[in-house]
Amino acid sequence: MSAPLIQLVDIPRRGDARGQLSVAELGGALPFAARRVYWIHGTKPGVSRGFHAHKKLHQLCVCVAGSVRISLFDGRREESVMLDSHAKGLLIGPGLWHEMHDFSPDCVLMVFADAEYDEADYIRDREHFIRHVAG
Ligand code: T46
Repeated sequence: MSAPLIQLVDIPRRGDARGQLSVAELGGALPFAARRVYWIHGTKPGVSRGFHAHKKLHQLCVCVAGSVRISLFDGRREESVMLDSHAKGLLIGPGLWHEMHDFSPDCVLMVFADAEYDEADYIRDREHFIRHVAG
């Protein structure tokens, strides 16, 4: 039986009378040491992003405001999930073609990555990706 494509982790929230504080730390919600954090915001209406896979990179995506739909494709199966909560993170490991659609105007998607930016780690052509995962 294959592992589920959509792997969500719970992000613990430490609330008190002042409001909320959420935390992703190594050994907790973060299954890897983050070497880079970036966030996607101000996405224009109707725009989709992604359309690539990574060869080695592991990432945790947390929609800290608004919502976005992320689809994952492993070369055979395709599944999508709506991220609309700062309390859930989506893990995207290597070898998963991913696309981001339906950004709400207020969406802020924060992404923790286990390596620095490296364009050589990207596969940006879908046919190339399908050949890559087929081995
Ligand atoms: C991913 C999804 C979820 C950098 O210079 N440094 C960085 O750390 C990143 C992430 C991007 N860039 C540059 C590369 C491009 O010139 O920023 C520009 C936009 O990147 P890209 O078109 O790859 O953006 P998305 O939204 O399609 O993909 C991003 C990440 O790049 C990618 O790793 O998994 O978000």
